[in-house]
Amino acid sequence: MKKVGIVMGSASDVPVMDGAVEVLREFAVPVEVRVLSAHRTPDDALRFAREALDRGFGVLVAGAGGAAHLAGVLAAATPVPVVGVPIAVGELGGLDALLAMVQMPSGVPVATVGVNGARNAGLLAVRILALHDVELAKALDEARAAMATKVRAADDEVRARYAPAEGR
Ligand code: RP5
Repeated sequence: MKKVGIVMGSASDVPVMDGAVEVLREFAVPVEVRVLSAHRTPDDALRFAREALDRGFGVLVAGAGGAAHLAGVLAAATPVPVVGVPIAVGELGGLDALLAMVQMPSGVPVATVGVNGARNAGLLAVRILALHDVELAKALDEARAAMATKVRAADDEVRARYAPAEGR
């Protein structure tokens, strides 16, 4: 199975990015987790991106906050799809990172999830890998069915709670 690279700009991003690691572990997808900074260790980040395809990565998930250039820099240096996770740090609450990631120039896409949306980034990586992996596709279908079952149970409970009393 292809690996997923979980890359973040700082160790301070770990509590958020752990959401992506967790979901990939739930699906038994192999991960490599790294701290690589577009600004503080640019050579290391570029080397990682340039080697990603040959090293068996199918998706890279990149999280950063503030002037968040990591996902874009990785995407510039690899054909492997990059999912960006804008992280809420500092005065602007993640809007800075969101805009930095989502407003990529034409030709260099980053699939950006919501602010702190690491779990969805992990799920998007699973969906991408599942296109070429029958077992993973089956596990994804089962997880989606389980999610639907939970929502239907909540629907039943809420409908019962607000159902008009008999005779009214
Ligand atoms: C970004 O700056 C990192 O991704 C992190 O979200 C933010 C703050 O980093 P630290 O100052 O905590 O290392 O590059």
